[in-house]
Amino acid sequence: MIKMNEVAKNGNAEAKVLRRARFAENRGRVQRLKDELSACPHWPMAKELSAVLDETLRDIDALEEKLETKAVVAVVGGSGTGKSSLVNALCGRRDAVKSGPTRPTTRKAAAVVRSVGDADAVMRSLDRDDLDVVPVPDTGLPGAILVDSPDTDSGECESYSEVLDKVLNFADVLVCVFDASNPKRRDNLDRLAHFVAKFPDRHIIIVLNRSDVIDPVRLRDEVVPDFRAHLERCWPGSFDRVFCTATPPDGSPTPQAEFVNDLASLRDFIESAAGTSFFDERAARADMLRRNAEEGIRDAIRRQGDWEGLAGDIREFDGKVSRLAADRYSDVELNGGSGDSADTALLCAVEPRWWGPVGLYLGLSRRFRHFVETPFRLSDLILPIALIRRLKAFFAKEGAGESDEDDADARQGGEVVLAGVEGRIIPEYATLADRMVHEFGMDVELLDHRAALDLSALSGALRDAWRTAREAEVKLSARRCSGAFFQLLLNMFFFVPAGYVAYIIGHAFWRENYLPGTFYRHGAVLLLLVWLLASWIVQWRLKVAARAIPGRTARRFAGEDHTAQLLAGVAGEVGRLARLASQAGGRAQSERS
Ligand SMILES: Nc1nc2c(ncn2[C@@H]2O[C@H](COP(=O)(O)OP(=O)(O)OP(=O)(O)O)[C@@H](O)[C@H]2O)c(=O)[nH]1
Ligand SMILES: [Mg+2]
Repeated sequence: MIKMNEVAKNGNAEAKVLRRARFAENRGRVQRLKDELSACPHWPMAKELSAVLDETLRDIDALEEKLETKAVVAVVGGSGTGKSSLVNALCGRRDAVKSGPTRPTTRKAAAVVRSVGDADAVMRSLDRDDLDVVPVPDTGLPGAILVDSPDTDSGECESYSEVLDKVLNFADVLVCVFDASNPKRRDNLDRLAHFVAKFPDRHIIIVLNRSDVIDPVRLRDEVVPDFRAHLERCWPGSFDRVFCTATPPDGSPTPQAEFVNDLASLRDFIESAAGTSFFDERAARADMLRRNAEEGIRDAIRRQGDWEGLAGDIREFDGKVSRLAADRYSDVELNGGSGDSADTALLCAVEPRWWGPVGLYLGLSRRFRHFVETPFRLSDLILPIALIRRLKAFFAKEGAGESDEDDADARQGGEVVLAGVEGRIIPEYATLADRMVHEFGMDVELLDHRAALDLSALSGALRDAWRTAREAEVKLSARRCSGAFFQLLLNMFFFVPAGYVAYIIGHAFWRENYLPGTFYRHGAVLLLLVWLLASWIVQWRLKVAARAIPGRTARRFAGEDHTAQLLAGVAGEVGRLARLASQAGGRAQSERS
């Protein structure tokens, strides 16, 4: 026996942990969805939907907080429908709660409980002033906390609306009471609709009270089917069963000779719905609330429009504008452009590839060019500083890097490019913005292209792409101008006469037949000339190659994709909403049962 108790205890503890984990999982998923929505600041509806998720989070928290208490069965409905009379009838007392002919009779909630301790959980959510606790030890519903509530639709209902909200939020089962002689009162149905959606169908119990004032045949054949159909139009869910009850006061003036009264079966139904423990029902309801919230958000996003289509349009806009800007950028670069000349860039790339006397010439030439081209600064008026700067440029290992001046030129180039295409971008954008704002309900700020379009990112991207394309072309030309055979040939142009001169000098020296000084001078001049001649041939080759570089760069640049995200933030949001709208999930309705 002791062992059996232990096993049951462990089982309970495990179930408890699993239930808590289920709550945490639901909360986490709702929170993640909320985070996704908060990353959509350009869609004002996201804020409203986020508030819905806050309510779901509060509902899930409230369910977990009262996880271990008895089921709370709230009797709700329109004014004078007999809610209090029904509560009395269900608990088996004439006057547990006050009922009467004056309207309204009930102005605060009343919890009928087996013992006062049962009401502790209800008291945590309602103030003492809003709630009467009525202990009825022999209540007809021992498994439930039965709550009588103020009406939904009398002239005074506004004054206790908050109390009613608390009862509806705290309830596990709703017994919705309607007057059988006039059950379709719109105010009542509208007031309850929002709350009914938060309960599974099995926890919404429909009662037509005062059935004693209606002919039983009419009630069964007309009133009940018609009301069920009406309810299904007004409320989410389906209501297969309608209880017809009668709780007339003693000596009621107009009861029918015979009337329907499902009071006993209603009591059994509530008792079985409330069950002995309501833990798993609450955990299941938390799942339902989370799924309904997810589906509700998805539906709201979908209802707004085809987000996937809008995301495609934004991509198309990005592509079109980027292509326009790229064409224009290429034109600007070809007609003067920005940055250092192709000549210098090619010389810098070629110089480290060459060897021999021609390589030496190219190295000196590159250094000399940097020495000369080092821009003048005011500080250069002090001679040593100017000299140091120029010598530094002369001995720099690499070619000139991207100087500040280059960047400034490039920026200016970017601005020229954008100024050139703005006239075509703005009308394109206006159409897109109009759709985003008027069709998809996005922020009106998007109508202002200056605030929405990130054109500087495009100009930066184009500048970088142009530089990369040019670097690639310079490298290619440098390789072509530095073929091994070409290098050998031109260096030999120097080495052959140099070898010959060296041979003559060596031979004369060996024979001790010393040569005159003029021979050395002439030899040196000859070698200088052949060295310069060979080097100039290379220079000429580099000039020809450098002239072709801008055209080649433009062709390479045109062949690449330069699509920049002009609406980077907005595109991200639209993509996110498209993803949320397309996520799979059953209809909210199917989750209610
Ligand atoms: N004929 C008849 N009268 C009923 C029935 N149920 C309640 N009554 C009477 O209808 C009047 C209103 O009943 P209550 O139980 O106070 O109704 P209520 O819905 O609690 O009313 P509020 O608290 O004011 O919203 C009382 O005079 C009851 O005696 C019924 O089934 N048949
Ligand atoms: Mg009442």
